[in-house]
Amino acid sequence: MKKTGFIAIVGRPNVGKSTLLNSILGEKVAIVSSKPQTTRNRIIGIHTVGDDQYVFLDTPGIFKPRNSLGSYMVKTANSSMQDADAVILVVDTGKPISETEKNVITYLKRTETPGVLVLNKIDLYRREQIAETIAAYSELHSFDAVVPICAKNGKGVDEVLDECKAFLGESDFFFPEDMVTDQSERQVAAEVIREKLLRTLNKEIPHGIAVAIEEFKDEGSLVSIRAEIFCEKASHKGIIVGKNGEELKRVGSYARADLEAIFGAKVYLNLWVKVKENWRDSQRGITDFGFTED
Ligand SMILES: Nc1nc2c(ncn2[C@@H]2O[C@H](COP(=O)(O)OP(=O)(O)OP(=O)(O)O)[C@@H](O)[C@H]2O)c(=O)[nH]1
Ligand SMILES: [Mg+2]
Repeated sequence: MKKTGFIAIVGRPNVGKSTLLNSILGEKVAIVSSKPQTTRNRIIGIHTVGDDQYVFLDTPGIFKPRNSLGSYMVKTANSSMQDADAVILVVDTGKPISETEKNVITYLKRTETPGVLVLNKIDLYRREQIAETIAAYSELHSFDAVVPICAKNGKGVDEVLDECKAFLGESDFFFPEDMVTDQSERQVAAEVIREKLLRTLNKEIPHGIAVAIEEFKDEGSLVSIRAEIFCEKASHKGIIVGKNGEELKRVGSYARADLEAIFGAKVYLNLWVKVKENWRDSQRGITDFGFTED
């Protein structure tokens, strides 16, 4: 008898939602960085074992939006939660409970949606801190399970999956058994390039970056990709390119290494940097980069 279920992974930015998804799947489908607001879209990660298919929805962190892109991201997270049969609320074990967690809990109560509370980053905190956080949350809601984990090294991740088993219902699979994500190769390429930029750039620059794949040619043993990197200010462009183009070269070689491993082929990357002022502030600007509701 086949079983399946949609499980949304939600929480504040930077708590480790994408790290958890990658850890469950045993491969990297969602980019990860130490900067908040890394994930901008819903990403599907599919885990099929025997007759069970878990469909995880990784979502952008929920925060107070300050521009059109932010509003889109928060809307995406909330609608993913509404599409799901169950919710994993990921929190940073050492951070106080915020509006985001309270709002998710309100949603779970109102809709009687099952929920697992995942306390992440336990490698950074003492045992007493973990106990205090569990106590604080238990006053607000009775979760179906509470699991302390370290998504980064995989500790506790199997337990999260075990708890999710209860949320699967009898149904045919929605996705082929060998499918792991819904992202196209073009999307994967754009995201990997953006990840390297997030990791190498500082301050507000990485948040204003969008990557568009202009050309993607798969010639078997060689994949040629031409990508345009958009930033919000001319001064940012100079920083991204660097002296004699060295910064951009560095980003390109990190991205190429990852993409060669993912695609199992040699990758030729051609990167261009362009300026599109304040694109995140307008509906038009974000639509141009594919951030639209359907
Ligand atoms: N110490 C520690 N760091 C972790 C752990 N899990 C994730 N991180 C780090 O936390 C940062 C954020 O991780 P992400 O997985 O990108 O977080 P996210 O919740 O998806 O963030 P957004 O996409 O911005 O909402 C990265 O630097 C991760 O390496 C953990 O268990 N321990
Ligand atoms: Mg993420």
